[in-house]
Parts: sequence; structure tokens; C-alpha cells
Amino acid sequence: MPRKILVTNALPYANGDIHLGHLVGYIQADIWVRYQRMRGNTVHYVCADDTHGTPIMLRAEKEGVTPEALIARVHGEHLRDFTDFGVAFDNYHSTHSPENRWYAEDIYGKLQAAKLIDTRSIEQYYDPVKEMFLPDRFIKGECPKCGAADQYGDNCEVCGAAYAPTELKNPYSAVSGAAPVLRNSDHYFFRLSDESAVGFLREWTQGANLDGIRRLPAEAANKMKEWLGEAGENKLSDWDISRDAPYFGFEIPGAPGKYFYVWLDAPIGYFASFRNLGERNPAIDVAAYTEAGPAAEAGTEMVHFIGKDILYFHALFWPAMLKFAGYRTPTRLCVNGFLTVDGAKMSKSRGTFITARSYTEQKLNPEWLRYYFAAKSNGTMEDVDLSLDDMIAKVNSDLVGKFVNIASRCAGFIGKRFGGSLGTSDEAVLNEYRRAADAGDVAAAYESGDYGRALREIMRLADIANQYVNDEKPWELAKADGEDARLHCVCSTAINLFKALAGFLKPVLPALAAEVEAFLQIPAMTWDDVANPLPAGHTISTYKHLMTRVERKQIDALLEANKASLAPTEAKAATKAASSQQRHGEQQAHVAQREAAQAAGGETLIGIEDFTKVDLRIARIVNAEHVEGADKLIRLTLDIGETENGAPRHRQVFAGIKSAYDPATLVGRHTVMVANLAPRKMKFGLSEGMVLAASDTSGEVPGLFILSPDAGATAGMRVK
Ligand code: B3M
Ligand code: ZN
Repeated sequence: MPRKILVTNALPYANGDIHLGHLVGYIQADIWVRYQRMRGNTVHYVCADDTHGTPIMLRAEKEGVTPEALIARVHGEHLRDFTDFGVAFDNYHSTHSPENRWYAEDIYGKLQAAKLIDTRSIEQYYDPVKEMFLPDRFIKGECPKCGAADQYGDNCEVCGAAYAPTELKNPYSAVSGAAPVLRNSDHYFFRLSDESAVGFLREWTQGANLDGIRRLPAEAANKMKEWLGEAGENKLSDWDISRDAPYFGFEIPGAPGKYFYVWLDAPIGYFASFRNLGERNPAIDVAAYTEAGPAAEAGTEMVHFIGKDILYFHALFWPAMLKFAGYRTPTRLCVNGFLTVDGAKMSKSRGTFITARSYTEQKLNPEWLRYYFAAKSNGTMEDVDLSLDDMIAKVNSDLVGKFVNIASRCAGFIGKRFGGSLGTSDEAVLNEYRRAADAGDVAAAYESGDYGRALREIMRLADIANQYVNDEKPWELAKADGEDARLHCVCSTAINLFKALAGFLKPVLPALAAEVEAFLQIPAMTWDDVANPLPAGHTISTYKHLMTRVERKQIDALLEANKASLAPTEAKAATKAASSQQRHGEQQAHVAQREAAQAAGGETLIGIEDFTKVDLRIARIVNAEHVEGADKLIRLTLDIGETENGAPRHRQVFAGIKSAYDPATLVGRHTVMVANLAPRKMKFGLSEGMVLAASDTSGEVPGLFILSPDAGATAGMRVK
């Protein structure tokens, strides 16, 4: 019986670009979905943007647009990025949708009826200027433990201490800068500490689904044991599911001015996206996947792919919500770790905070990344390291050197010497592939998410094929007399081995597999026919090269494109953004500014949001000197208050002001520079910004005049 599976990926927050850290989990899920479909199973694969909460509300305000406009734009960008990487959802919806409101109200109403919703007054920091309650991450101040300045309301980045926002010394609002005041407000709580909820979660988190597969990976189940405590001990607190206006989200029925907390309606977005798909596709029986009860739960599965940072929400809150609202609970959670690049956290200044967009813009092949991520996935929650040199080596040696090479060495002979028609194959070699397919090692590895093991087995088979070609030497047979039949057989065999490998690799490399199918003139391969050879007489089309090698210079260009020249405050924000995949919803306020918005052709007016994209800073000219061989340039060394590892970090800027200034007169002056201009490689070195100078563009008044601030301005001050 084919399985029926609803598969979801975590919903990306509609407040930032998709980056390679996100893609780990999306690519893992997409591979699983494609594998299941090749097996003949029915899979509905849905996702959506997670659109509610304070960060989105404030961000929209800052950009001068409505939250609706902001999330509509981001939705388009996210969907485009996923599509570019072959992550093919059946539906990419939004949590700001009628379906989601319906489910959120329905689930909330049922929890209320089950007497699991409580109201309590809580005291919280309030921004008297902005007139809103402040989420923890929007309150800053001095760390109560070590005294470090500018720490967030939940933990200290310097000493690692965790605390309540009320413990911060000299707190201030990150929104308005005002000192927050404590205020009371009524909040709604989901009573997770209730015995029924705790009892259910104890059982659910440790249990298995109907196929005997753990619902949670073992490591995650152990974590839950810790979080839930021993029987009798109750560590869970009730969950605050409401937020006060102003808030971008759904107002709670019967509670004017109170909104569902973004994390309440975010996972409900899985159902909303699925129902929206069902509405357009009546053949899908949505209820069969969402209903509780033995019949539904035996007939369908619901599998969530998530990152380990949001385990808490998916292993506790979400199943409890579903259970007590009378819906089915997840069959299985597939949990991935974080992404590191070359062994370190992604970093804007090193250029390793790589956006999906920049990757495709630099014309890198998305399937290189899919292959590499798959090779590094083992079905556990371990972090995945993207080692750039290793990726180059692996893609070039496995995909180009081993896989594509088989076809490129043999296909030409089939075309030129045999009119594109295949002959009979060597059964002995093919049998090896049939045995591998029957043994099911590759299949089992795909099923369990251990794609690294699947690829190792596939590459072992590729080695066998290459060995065969090396031994049989078709290029020599082609020159020898009377070896036509042998040449035909060897090349046909090799093409059949190549076909099988393409089939095995298809979940990971769907675009490449589609090209292979076109080249071989065969219908879309399914798992059952992977190792079945094409019969003698089958015609293939002309071979075109299928994949190029990755070059280190392409990777360097990618890093360069992602290198932000950061002023001190942005540098901090970027560190936040880098770790934001480890944080949830409301903590993502600090995702760095996005790339320039679409410039409207011919428009001369800009909005304030365009202007604020230019980071103008007061710079102190530390040094100025002539540049050998350049007749217009002066090399400036500028201080804009940046530091690196505690030491001052200076910028080098080449300025075309030689005609107007003697370098010696510049040293020590203050001027204004554009600090976030993408660095530019010049013949003489890297130019990391631009200083501003006035000139008469008509040429009537000669000269160049660099700007000077009034006395008192110091290096690093923002100009706006
Ligand atoms: N939006 C992930 C995050 O922004 C969060 C996932 C929701 S899954 C229901 O950190
Ligand atoms: Zn501290």
C-alpha cells in the first residue's frame, strides 16, 4: 500500500533573506519527499512564510510600508529562492491567511472549551514613547552579572548569563531608546503545566509512531526528558500565547486588543497551507491527514522537518495544542543541526553569511550545494559544516569525475558509431547494480535521512562502473579492427550503469536527473526501474556535457559578494543575524538590512528608507599617501571607530582627489565616508568605501572639496 504523507518544512520568518543556513533543512526535506515519490508514495509537501509578530511590524514601519506589503514582497523572494534550489513545495502559503485564522481560532476555542486557557495579569516592560510592550529582545541594558553594556533582555553575549529583562541595569528600549516602565496587562496562557498535558507529553515525546519509528530522534527525546523532568516533578510552565496591541497578527476572539503570539499561529500554518492546497485540488482529502483517531492516523502520516532551535515548539507546544484541540499529532519530527561554514559560525565580515540569492546570482549550480549538503547529512541533529574546499573537491571528484565521466566517455561512441542506438549489455556488471538495488541499502539510507550513507553507496557503484570502463577501454576498442560489437556492448553497458546511478541520485539532483532522462529519452525514473537496463535497440539522443567543475574562484567571488563592510553597530547586528537560525520568531529583529530595493526605472525621488540604506560615517584620516603608478588617487587610511578582536580596524579607501590635495594636509582631518559601499578590488588594493567630495559637474568651477564636519564630531558617528 502506498503511503500518504503530509511533509512540512519550518516556516521561515518573513523578515529576512533565505541563506545557506536555512537551506540545510529545506534541501533535506525536499530530498526525502522526492525519494518517497519515486517509491510511489503520495506526498503533499507544504510550507509558508511565518509572517506575524513585533519584528515584522516594526520592520514594515521602518521601511514605510504596511506589514501586508512587506510580507507580500518577502513571500515572493522566499519562494523564488526555494524554487532556485529545487525545493519544490506543492504549496507555499502564508500564516497571514484566512485558513490560518480559521485554524488558530478553532484550536484556541477548543483549548478554551477543554479548560486549558487561563488569564493572568503579568507585569512587563512597556515603552512609554512608542506606547507598546517590549519583547525581551527589544530591551537592552547592562548585564546584571558582568556589567557589559548594550546587552539584550534575555541573555548576555559577553558572559553568557541568562536573566529576566527586569534584571538589566539601566534598561532602555531598543525601539525608541526610552527607559521602559513596568506595566500590568492581562495575558492568556495555555495550561501546559496541567497534569493532563504533562502526562501526554511524557508519553508522546518518548513514544514511537505506528511503524515503530521514534517520533523524535533519540537525542531530542532525551532533551525532552530533561525539560519535562521526572514523573511527579513538573518543570513545564504555562505558555503565554497572547500579546498586546500594537501587534501584527490575529486578534484573539472575545479579547479586543489581544493578539495570538506569533508562535501560536506559526505551526498552525502547516495546516493552513495544506488546506489552501486542498481547496485548489479537491482530490486531496485534507481531513484524512489532520483528523485524530486510529483510522486517520493509520492511513496517513504527518512529518515535520525542523531545525533543532525550534524543537521546543514542535515537541511540546505543537503536539499539546493538537492533542487537546482534537487533531492528530505529528508522526515524526526530522530535526537538523545548524550550519557552520569552514568550521565557524556564518559571518558577514568573512562573507560566509551566504544568501541563497547571491549564490544563484553568482551563477553557482544549486545542485552542487544539494549534493554537498546531502553528503554531510546523516539523519542526526549534528551541525553540518560547509567546508568550501571540501565541497569543491567532493563535487568535482564525485559528480564530475565519477558520475558524469561515465557518460562523457561512452555516449559519443553510441551516437557516432551506432546511430544512437543501444546494443546488448554485459549482464554481469548490471547484476551488481541490481543486487545493490535489491539489498535496499540506498533506499534505507534515504528513508532514515542518512543521505551521506546513500551517497557513499552510490559512489561505490560509480567506482565499479568506472573500473569497468577503464578495464574495457572503449577508446581502444574504437580504434581496433573487428571490435565493433564489443565496443557497442561496453558503451551500452556503461550507459545503463550511468542511468542507474542517475536514478539513485535523482532525489538529490533532480535537475541533473531530468537532463539525463531527456538525454536517454526515457520517462521519469521511478525507484523500481532504477536498475533496469534499457533494452537493445533503444535510441538515446546526443550527449551534451551535464555538469561543469566548481572552481575556487567562483567560491571566492561568492564570499566577496557576501562580504559586508560593516560599521560597528551593523557588525553587531550581523552577528545576531548569523545566529538567528538558532533563535525563534521575535528574536529575529536584527537581521541585517536587505539589499537595495527594486529601483523604479527613471525615478529620481527616493524615500527615506532608500536614503537610510547609505551608511554615512564620520571618518578620521589616519594616514594619506600617494599611490605609485596612479595619477588621480590618494590612498587614505580611515578610522570610523571599528575594532576587530579588540584592536582598532582601519579602512583603506582610494580617493580620486590627488589633483586637489597634498596628502600631508589631510592627515588628522575628519571627513564623511560611505561605510557600507561594497568593497572594490582595484589594481592597487582593496578600496573599502568612499569619501564624499563636492565638485562642479559643469566644470566651470575647478577643484574638488572634501567634506568636513563641524568641530566635535568624532570617528564613527553616523551622518543622517
Ligand atoms: N519562523 C523559525 C524562526 O524564524 C520560525 C519557524 C516557525 S515553524 C512553525 O526562527
Ligand atoms: Zn554579562
